[in-house]
Amino acid sequence: VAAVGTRRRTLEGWLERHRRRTRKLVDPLADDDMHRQHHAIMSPVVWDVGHVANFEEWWLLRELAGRPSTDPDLDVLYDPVVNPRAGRGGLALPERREAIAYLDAVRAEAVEVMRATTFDPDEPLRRDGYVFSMVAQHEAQHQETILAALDLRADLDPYPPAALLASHRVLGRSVDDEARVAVPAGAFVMGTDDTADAYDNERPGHLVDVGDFWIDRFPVTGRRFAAFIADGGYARAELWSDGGRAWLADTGHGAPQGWVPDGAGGWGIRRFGHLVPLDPFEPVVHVSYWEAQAFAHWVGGRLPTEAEWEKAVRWDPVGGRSRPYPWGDAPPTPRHANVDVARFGPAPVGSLPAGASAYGVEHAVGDVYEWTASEFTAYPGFSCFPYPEYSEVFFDEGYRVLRGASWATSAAVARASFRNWDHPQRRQIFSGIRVAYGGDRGRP
Ligand code: AVJ
Ligand code: FE
Repeated sequence: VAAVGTRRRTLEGWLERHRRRTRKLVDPLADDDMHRQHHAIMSPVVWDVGHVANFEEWWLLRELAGRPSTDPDLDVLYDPVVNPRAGRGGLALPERREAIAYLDAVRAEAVEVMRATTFDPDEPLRRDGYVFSMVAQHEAQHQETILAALDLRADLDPYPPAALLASHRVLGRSVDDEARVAVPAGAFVMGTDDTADAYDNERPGHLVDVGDFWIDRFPVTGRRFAAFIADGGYARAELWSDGGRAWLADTGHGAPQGWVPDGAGGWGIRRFGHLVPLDPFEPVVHVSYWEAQAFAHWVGGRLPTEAEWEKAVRWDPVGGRSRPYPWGDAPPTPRHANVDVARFGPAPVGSLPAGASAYGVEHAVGDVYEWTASEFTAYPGFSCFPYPEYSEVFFDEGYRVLRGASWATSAAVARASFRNWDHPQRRQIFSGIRVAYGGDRGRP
């Protein structure tokens, strides 16, 4: 880990940049759109904003600096366990002006606390500034949640259409979007012992034996997914598991979230209220675990286990170590990964060759999260830190793990060891697919 001064500047930069991004995402919303609960599975945006402030207050002002609570009522209002998502639309939420003022007030004090805190190596919250990293990552994750909530709406277009395509460098590299890479059998180090940035659920690093398998070089593209639909994929019961068939019967879905027939046999995509033509080489996004699994069966494969995914993406067989990022040790640049809301959607496959892993897997971090076959469980030797409500309460509850990161993920979160999770029926997050083949697991 970097020298204390450098690390402090890095963390200050994250806090500042993340706050700027929060404002960039919420400022264009009308007051009513800040308060309305757009969907039962998502929070009113103003709740996310206030909760971000309250989380920062709790960890930086109270835990670290021992200051009293600003307002005990806010501690209750913004407690995600006391007030689960479905009921947040009925809460007495503050005006957006008050929520933003709360953010600003907490941050002003947090900056002082940051300057006065020593990164004491004997105190796990302070060591390497862990708690500041955690607070910055928390805000970043809620930005993704806000974006997912807004992307569910057809009637709201808060961001200009140019933002959907802007700024991310896209190379015109033509590639085979069905290419696969081989990963030979052998043990690798899953997870990490990092205590500066990683969440408790990513630790400890531990050896896992993995048999040989093949995996897609790229996330599944819109072109491939459209071919699945055209082949009757949603109607072919044999491609779907029991859970998948129940989900189909329950929802009646016949295409990914946001896909709209274009009237000429093709598809358009509704993205943040704008209708855009389907880019055939963009990774498909907004699919459930069940759709990912059925697609994998359609191409004669299966979803990778979490261990297979991680080995293909992080293991460096020459160096004999797992890397922080697919390409090595350096954090993402726009040449490596489509993260940080550089554009409001995934980038076409083949546009990021510098981001390849040792085995040749591309677009693994950024663009879309990728469903794995694995349930969210603790690694052997797991130890809860610093609070059970981040990871521990979600273990063994039927959540499936998604790996990688999306276009909306902050570079501060987009480690290759990062684990995301959601219910298998959900597709509001920026979820996509990467298929595995062969190996000793066969088709589940
Ligand atoms: C890791 C994305 C599943 O949003 O439920 C935010 C992140 N945890 N605040 C979630 C999180 C606490 C978490 N996910
Ligand atoms: Fe949270």
